[in-house]
Amino acid sequence: MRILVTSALPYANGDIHLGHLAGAYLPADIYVRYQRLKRRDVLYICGTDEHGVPVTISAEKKGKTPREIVDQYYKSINESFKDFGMTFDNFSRTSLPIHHRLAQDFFSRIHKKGFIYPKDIEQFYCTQCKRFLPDRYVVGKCPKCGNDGARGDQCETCGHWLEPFELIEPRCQICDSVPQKTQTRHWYFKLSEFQNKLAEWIASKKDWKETVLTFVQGWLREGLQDRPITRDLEWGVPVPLEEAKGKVLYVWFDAPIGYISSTMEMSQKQGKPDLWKDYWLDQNTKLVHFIGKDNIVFHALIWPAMLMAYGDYVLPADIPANQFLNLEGGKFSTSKNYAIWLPDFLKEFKADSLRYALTRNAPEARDTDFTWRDFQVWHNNELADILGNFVNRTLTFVKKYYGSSVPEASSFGERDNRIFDLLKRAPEKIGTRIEHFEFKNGLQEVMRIAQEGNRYFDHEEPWATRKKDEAACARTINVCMRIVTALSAMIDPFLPYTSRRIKDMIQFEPEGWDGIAGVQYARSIGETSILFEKIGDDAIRLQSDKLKKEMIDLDYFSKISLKSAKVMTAERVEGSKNLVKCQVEVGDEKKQIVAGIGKDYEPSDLVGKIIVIVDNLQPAKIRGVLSEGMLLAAVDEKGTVVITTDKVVNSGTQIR
Ligand code: B3M
Ligand code: ZN
Repeated sequence: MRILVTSALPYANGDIHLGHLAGAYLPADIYVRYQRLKRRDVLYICGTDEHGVPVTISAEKKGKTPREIVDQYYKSINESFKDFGMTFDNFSRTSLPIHHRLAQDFFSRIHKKGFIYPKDIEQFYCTQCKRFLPDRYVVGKCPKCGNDGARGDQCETCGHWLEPFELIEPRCQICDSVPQKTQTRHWYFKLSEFQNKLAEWIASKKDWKETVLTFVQGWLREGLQDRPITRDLEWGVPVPLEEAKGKVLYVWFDAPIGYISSTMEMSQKQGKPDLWKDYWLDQNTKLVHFIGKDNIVFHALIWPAMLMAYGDYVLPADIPANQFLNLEGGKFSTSKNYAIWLPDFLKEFKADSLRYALTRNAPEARDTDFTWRDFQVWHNNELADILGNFVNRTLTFVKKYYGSSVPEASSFGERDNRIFDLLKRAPEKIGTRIEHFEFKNGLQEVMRIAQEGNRYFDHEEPWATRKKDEAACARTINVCMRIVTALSAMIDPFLPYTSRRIKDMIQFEPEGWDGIAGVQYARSIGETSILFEKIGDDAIRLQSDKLKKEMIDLDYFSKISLKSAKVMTAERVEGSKNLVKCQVEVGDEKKQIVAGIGKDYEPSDLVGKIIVIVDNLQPAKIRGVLSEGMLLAAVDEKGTVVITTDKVVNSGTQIR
């Protein structure tokens, strides 16, 4: 049997954050690494989703072209995935010609079969921007929960899927003006025709995750509606119809086709152009889509309906969607820059530490929360103190007392046999968890073995038997080395870098997944080093402080005009101890500024200083006195220190 695994194609409009990893990527990589160790025929396919409004809006906001945006993020997503240890067999891009051709072929064939039809509809149009406003180009209040940031396709707060017209007080996302309804023509996919077929198909998926089935059944109960699959945009796959000139395919129509086109691209790169057919055109292929819960409707209903409409291709066998990972109690948000970005993370910490924390805390059945504190505790108390410690104390012992060669042993006792039993059963036990997408439990089983190893070591006291019962000591260390060897293989899917390091240290390559149950083990060891260095409080504080600040981008900062100003006169505001009124010169301009610095400065001391002011602050009256700007000062409990320039500069100089 062939296994074809995919992870949701990430939009190439931003970097990958921890929420993405926990949802659709890390579990898939664990699954695939395990299947490869089982020597199964498995392919892992992904790529960037480079079309759609998420990309064009990002481009407009950053003043770049969509092409520039997708090139930038394809590169950085691809690189950070590699650093994280993702092992895709192919990582493609939906802007490639091979994808455009296939997506157009999909549309044409389904259209020819009568499952696509045109319809004249009203759509929001922005008269300011002179353009139609598909999907996220419209924002407004959510009709379900009232949140005022809802987008034209979905409310991120309550998760409700919506049509732009449902928004209360709709606005143009670009210019904030109120859009007009205007006539346009779009092409619809007859999703409603597949209601029964889909319901029947879903009914056969008894072992799917409950969260996925509940969601899908909800949609089926409400009754499936036909869906527009074209958009008035310039960026995307052109609709292959003469009368649809200037329109592109809706991104959710073309993106899942990317799973197929990415497999095709891989086949071409390998010089076996038909290889993809062995997977996609064989009804026995086990197709598994790893996604986050916000993608369920597309993968479990619309995409299968597209595949049914097209014919030939295999349907998904399973869709193990995850719930969401939150961040310190809040939702990850790309637009608010409330996130931990993978490239940033990997600059400070190791990939395996993150793989451990995200798996240990995987949002498999319900939303979970990532906190920096948990990350530190799990790394230090579990990875370092349990796994790292066991491997380290065993290897150190072998090195120190056995000249780096593992002692032979015979006549095992009850305790030893219990360990052998544990190791013998482990591969199947952990494997079953992985095959059922219970990665958290699988990892827990692995850690239990390391923990048993530590208990065994403590109980056997090799440091004591070394002097009084050499055979016992050799036996203990022999058994511990079998545990280390087994661990090096069993953590491979979860912590591949650590697995590699242990294998290098013990100079041993366990074979596959099943051949490791304590029977084969390393006979000598090489250079050793500590597996996990502890993570200190300072490193963690630095990270969590970053999250507490609201981050702004350069555009935002450039709105604030800071200038040097020279204080010409200064006097106290009448009746106030603290307020000082200064007349300042800002280039050719004269301004009056009121500041709360009177406790720390004599007004006359200020005269002649070059200070820094916010020049474009809305004028305001303070205690009835006009202030036309604000001076900058460092403020803490000790008092206030006015910011001046390091060298003399002309007043009115721009500060950046
Ligand atoms: N790009 C949405 C997302 O990144 C979308 C997935 C496409 S999978 C075919 O969540
Ligand atoms: Zn507008």
